[in-house]
Formats: sequence, C-alpha cells, structure tokens
Amino acid sequence: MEDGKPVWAPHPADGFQLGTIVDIGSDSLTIEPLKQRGKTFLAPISQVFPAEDDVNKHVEDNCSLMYLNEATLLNNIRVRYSKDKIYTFVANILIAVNPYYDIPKLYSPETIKQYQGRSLGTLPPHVYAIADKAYRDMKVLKMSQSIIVSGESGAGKTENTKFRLFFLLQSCPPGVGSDLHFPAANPLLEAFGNAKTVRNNNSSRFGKFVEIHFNEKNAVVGGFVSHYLLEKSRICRQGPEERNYHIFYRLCAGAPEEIRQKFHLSSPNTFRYLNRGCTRFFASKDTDKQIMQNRKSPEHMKSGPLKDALLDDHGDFNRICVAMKKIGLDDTEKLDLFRVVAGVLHLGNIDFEEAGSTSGDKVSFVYCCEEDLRVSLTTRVMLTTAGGAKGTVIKVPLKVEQANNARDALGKAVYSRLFDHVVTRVNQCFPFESSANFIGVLDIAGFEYFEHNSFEQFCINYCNEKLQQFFNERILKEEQELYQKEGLGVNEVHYVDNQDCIDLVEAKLVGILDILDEENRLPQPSDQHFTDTVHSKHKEHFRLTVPRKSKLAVHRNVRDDEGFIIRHFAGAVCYETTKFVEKNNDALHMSLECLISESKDRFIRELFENSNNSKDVKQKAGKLSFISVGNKFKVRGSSFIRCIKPNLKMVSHQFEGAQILSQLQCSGMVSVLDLMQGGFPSRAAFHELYNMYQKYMPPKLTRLDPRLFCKALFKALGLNENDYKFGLTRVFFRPGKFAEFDQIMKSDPDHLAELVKKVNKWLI
Ligand code: AOV
Ligand code: MG
Repeated sequence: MEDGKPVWAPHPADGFQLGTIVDIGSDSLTIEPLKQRGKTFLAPISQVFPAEDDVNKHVEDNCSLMYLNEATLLNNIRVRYSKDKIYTFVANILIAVNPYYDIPKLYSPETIKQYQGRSLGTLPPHVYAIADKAYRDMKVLKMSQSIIVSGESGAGKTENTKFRLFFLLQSCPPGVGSDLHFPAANPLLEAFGNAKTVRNNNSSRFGKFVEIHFNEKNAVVGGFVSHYLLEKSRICRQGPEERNYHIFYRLCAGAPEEIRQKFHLSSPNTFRYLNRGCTRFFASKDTDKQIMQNRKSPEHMKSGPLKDALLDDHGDFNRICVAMKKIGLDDTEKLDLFRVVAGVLHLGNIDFEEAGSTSGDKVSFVYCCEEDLRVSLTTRVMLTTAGGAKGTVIKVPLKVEQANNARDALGKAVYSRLFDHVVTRVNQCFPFESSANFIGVLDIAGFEYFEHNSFEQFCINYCNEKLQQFFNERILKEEQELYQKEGLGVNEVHYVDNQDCIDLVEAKLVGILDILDEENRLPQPSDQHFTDTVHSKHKEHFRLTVPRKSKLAVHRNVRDDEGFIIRHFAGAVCYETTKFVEKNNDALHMSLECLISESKDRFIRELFENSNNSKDVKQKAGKLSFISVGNKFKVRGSSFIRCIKPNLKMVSHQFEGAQILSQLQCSGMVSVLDLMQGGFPSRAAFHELYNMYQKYMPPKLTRLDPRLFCKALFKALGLNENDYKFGLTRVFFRPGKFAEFDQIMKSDPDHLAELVKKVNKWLI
C-alpha cells in the first residue's frame, strides 16, 4: 500500500470506508477517513486493504480487478447493486444479491433466449448463465451436473432456484417431460414446507434437491425431488412473530363452508399450534394455561384470526387448490390432506390440565375414538419382566408434562409423515423414463447464528459445514490441481480444512450425533448428561468449547455449561442444549404407535405404514437422507451460487455493507479471493484467444498454431512477464491483467493499426 493512496478501512455500518494512511504502527494503522478530514482512527493492519484507483468503476467478473480482497469485492457488489446489476461473477462462482423487487425484464423470455448456448463470461453475469453452463457441460462432458446455492435466510436461494429450473425447462429440446409440472409442484411444496419467519415471509423450512433428468438427446424425460430435515419443532411451537407452516392458515382462511364444518375449522387464534408465535398477546414466559386464558380475552377475540398483512392466506388457498389439480390430485386426495392438517390442529388443542376438554372429540374424526386417544396420550404401555413373567403389559400413567410431550410428538410425527407424502405425491406426477444424465439443484437453509441457537441450527450448520467442505474441495483443490496439470509451478494453495469439525459432529460413537442417539437410548435421558458427555469426550478439541457463564446463564436460568460452542468455518456458534434430546427423539411411544396403526382413517394408517418400521432407521431418517443427498451432488460437475441478503428490513434499494460483508466472509468467498490474489484468477484457452483476435492480425502471425500465436502476440505487445503465465492449453493472468490485455486488444481502429505495426516489426 503506497503512501497517500486511498485504502479501505473498517467501518461499523458500511463494512469499509475509504481513507488514507497517516501513520504506521507495529500492528495497526492510523487512518484518516476521506469523508471526515482531520479525524483519525486506528485500524488493525489485517483489516486495511488497497483500493482500486476508480472506486466507482464496477466489473462483471470481480477477478478483473487489480486488488482482490473483501473490501474491493464488497465495493464492486455495492456499485453494481446501485445500478440494479444484482449478479456478479468471482471467476466461476456467481454472487446474487436479493433486489427485493422485480427488476424489469431481468427474467423475461427474451433474456432466456439471449443466454441459451452462450459461453460463460460472454454475457453479463446471470443465474441463467449458470444454468446454461450446467446444461452445456452436461451435453459436452456427458456427465450429470449439480448447482449448489447457499446463503442466509431470505437471501434469494429459493427464488433463484425457481428461475434456474424454469430456464432449463425452457431451453432444452421437447421430450416427454417438457410439460413437467415443476411450476405447479412448487406452490404445493411451499404450502406444506414453508413458513413466515422473522427473516423471510416465505422461508423454506426443509432442504431440497431437485433433479431434472435428460435422455441421450438432452431432452427432459423426468424429474425428482428429495427433501430432508423438515423443521419439526415449528409444528408445535413458533418463535415470537413467526408462524407455523402456511397450509394451516390457508386452510383456516380459505376453506369453503362445508369443509370448515366437516373439519371443525375456526380462526387460527383458537388453535394452540398456531397462536403462540404472536407476541402481541402472549409473552413467551406465559404458561400454557395463561395462554389459553388470554386467548379468550375480549381484546384477542376482537383482533380476528392471526393474519399477516403481507400474506394473502385466502388467495393462496385457492392457488394451492389450482396447483393440486394441475399435478393430478383428485378431490378425495385433496380432502385427505386437509383432514390431516385439521387433525393436527385439533390434536394440539387437547388439554391435560383442564378436565372436560372438548377438543378430543374433534380430533377423533381423524385418529380413532376419543377414549382410546385419551388413554394413549396419558398412559404409557410398558412390558415388564418382573418375577420372571416376561412380557406382562402394564399401563403407566403419565405426568401432565409427559402427556403434553406425547401429544406434541404425535402432532410432529403425523405432520412430517404428511409432508413426506406430499413430496412423494409430487414426484408421482413427474414422468420418469430411463435417463442418461441429470442436473440437480440443491437449495438448503444457509448458516444460521441467532442469539439462542438450538438443535435446528445445529443440524442446519452441520449441513453447511459439509457443503463448505465440498466447496473447498471443488474450488480450491481443483484450482490447485489445474495449476499443476498446466505445469504452472505455483506454490501450494492454502485453505482451512474443516474435516475436524465434521468429524466432531458425525464420527461414529464419539461424534455429537451418535452421543445424542446414545443418550436417547438411556432409561432416563437428559440434556445435561448429554452435554457433559460431549464435553468429556472432546476435552481438548480445537472446534469445541464450554460456553462462558455470561453467554448463557444470563439469558436463561440454566447452568452455565448447559451447551457448547462449535467453531464453524463461518464463525463460532453457541448452542443451548436444552431440548436437544427431545428434539432428536421423534419416536412415538408404543401405545401411540398401536393407536395409529389401528386408526379408523385409512389415509392416516397409510402414512405410517409406508415408512420403514425399524426404530433406528426412523430416528436417523432425517440425517441419513441428508448424507445420501450429500453424496448425490458430490460426484458430479458442479457450479456454485452464493446468495446475499442486502438488508434485514427486507426492502429494496438498501445496501447494509457490514452485514453483507459478514455474509461474504461466511460463504467462504474471502478465502477464494485470497487464493485468487496469490494466483492467476483469469484464464483463456489459446484457441479462444486465437479465434477472438486473429482477424486483426497479419497473416504471418495467424499461420502459427494457437499457442505460438498467443506467445508471439504477448511478446509483441511487450506485456510484463510477471502478469501472465503460459500453461499447456491456456494462458493464466494475474488479477486485473486480463482486463488490461482485453482493453488493449479492443481499442479503437487507429490504435489497432499501431498494434499490428508493432507485431509486424517484432515478427521481422
Ligand atoms: P431463501 O430461500 O434464501 O430464504 P427466498 O428465495 O425465499 O429466500 O427469497 C426471499 C424473498 O426475497 C422472496 O420471497 C422475494 O420476495 C424476494 N426475492 C428473492 N430473490 C428475488 C429476485 N431475484 N427478484 C425479486 N425478488 C426476490 V430461507 O428458505 O428463509 O433460507 O430458509
Ligand atoms: Mg428458501
């Protein structure tokens, strides 16, 4: 960094600010901000970065900047965002900022046409460019492809996924699958698997991997959706200002009168499973009893159903009915789904503390007779071995809290089976012929870090840790391998391997997941014992620490070590382990299992029959299915999209630099930049350069083969030999140098004539 030249220095709100260095200390710099002359502040050396000469300039591929660092990347994205250019490349990785409004024509059919069959980099960055590259790579390499999208909640993963699928379906030659009902399947999956959260009004609470299958002729022949890790805790309880899955409210708001009567539907605020996310009336410390009383207060009754101003539950109900019809669900199947949804709501209203509750009879229309349900929820069947009389059945009464838990476990089990069924049903509507290859699109919840983090965040962050590893392997390792293959003689590329963090979670026996499963098998499992075991098995683990008192105990009245901190690739997260055991254990106790298998409702029985009955398999289903999806996307060619949320308010035209910067850091982009800055981020194949420039060059030069052509051209131009390197098949450029070269070659005709003269002179 030169004296007097502007640099990027940390800024609390904007991420970075321009300034100049006025003094240099041993590990910090004194900076004078450009906007506040005369004032200075200290900044750690490691957080001050060189700025480009023109900070208002933006580039489509961030690698064509001279200085590749987090500050110039943030600035490039900022300038582009202000001009509605939400997509930016960093080499082959696409960064997508959520605009929070519809940018005119950005996704129009004309735009689709433009991007079909065009090489990456020839048109401005776009999600269509990534989709087209996947399709072309599949065709040329005859290999399945995956597109992996990540980013935090509300960053635009799901929207971008829809655009990509749409592009692919529009772009390939017509096959049996060209009328694939993906567009209709989406609203259905979202109705059952998405919910309003504080971060996103339409947050996907499950991960999905969508495959589009192609035949030898590259025509679409089928599709398949896999899902995993549906957030089950939401079914019974939601955080402040959050909602349960959309379908519950839509059914309450939009169902026609006959369905309302048949399923005893009323306004959402009369159901325990729906009314606890609303903090207007209930403080989170309220007990169940208080909540029930408040619910009957005149103030609450007046307010009407729990309605969100931004969500049109009534209209959305009609839209899912249309979608159901499109994918071929008949009226009976539709009613089956609605009946179970209503059943879950009524189940939630069963009270154990108040005698004479009337909700049991309503739930019985789905499950079984009221008496059986009551008995099964309040007692537990156990087999005794007392006195050698093996197999005597006794009924043990449950405490109120245990009965509440049994009720909630049943609600979660039923709803998650219902969701499995919806996905299966959606898959049945896709045609499926034998396919040659597929393009898979992975959309999972991004890294999450809240004030309080529980089992859900633990699972999501573990998935992201695995994705990050894959990203490292693909981007960083492959880069290194390419340098080697091309004989560039570049030093080893450094990156932080996160295998140790993954092992901490998934290793056999000693991994956190196995310790948790083991805890569940104990006669009296407890969160505290589980936490202690985790700490005792990993005393000196680099990735694991005991939270300090200040972190946990202050907020909740818990022992100061009830939890653990994991040092993830994207930062340390403190998990509170209260309820880990319960959340991991979705198994129903035996009497509920029996009850369900004898349900008088055919559909309910089927939901449970179809699943594997082995308890262990059931328990692990969520995790296993992720691991299998993990293997699916791993073996193929892949592209990455990093989605960015511009602000927490979820509004357009607002760029909150500091929190965007932290997303870039979390997504591993900063290590990519480090790699690029030290390496050769831009590259072009010899034959491409030859094709591009031969028409301007004298015949003597164009008679050379592409490699020699390039060598001669570079020499003739007098390019600095430190700025590029010749590999076996392509030339590699230092950051910013390809852009310079391109600038020279694209200059005006007069200049070009000069250039040709230069080349000619050199040739002689
Ligand atoms: P997510 O999938 O990344 O969050 P979404 O894709 O649901 O986020 O996007 C959130 C909202 O942002 C959408 O409902 C749109 O209103 C808006 N949005 C996103 N992308 C665009 C775009 N390209 N153009 C216009 N609006 C957009 V989560 O599933 O919560 O992790 O769990
Ligand atoms: Mg989503």
